Amino acid sequence: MKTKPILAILLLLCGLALAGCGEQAGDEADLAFSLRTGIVEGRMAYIGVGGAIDGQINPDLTVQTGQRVRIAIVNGDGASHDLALPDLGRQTPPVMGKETAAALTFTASETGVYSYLCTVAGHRQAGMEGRLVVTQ
Ligand SMILES: [Cu+2]
Repeated sequence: MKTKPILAILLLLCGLALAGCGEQAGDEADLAFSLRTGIVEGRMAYIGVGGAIDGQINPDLTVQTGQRVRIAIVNGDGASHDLALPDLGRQTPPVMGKETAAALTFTASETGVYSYLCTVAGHRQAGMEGRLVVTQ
């Protein structure tokens, strides 16, 4: 049977893909946010997905000190994007191509208001910026 090696390779690839997902799921967080990139009224934006931020443009992400926080982005428009928290030294890998996802995690320590933004040249200015609010 000529198809057997192909099946074996497919099974192997599926296994690797599942292992990759497992790694992400093991990155436990107290609070998780999901944002989808998109164009709204001619401006680039992060659009909240699910929970209290669902449908909001560049939503305030409110967390409490001590919480382990996960922020995931999904590419909704096909351009290259990422999400960075420059004040906290965190940045997702770039998401290139529609439906590609990436995430970052951090533990909120200091109260304050921090920017999250896209580091691709021009995107912050085009609208891809919001606020992370860390409360007591
Ligand atoms: Cu961007």
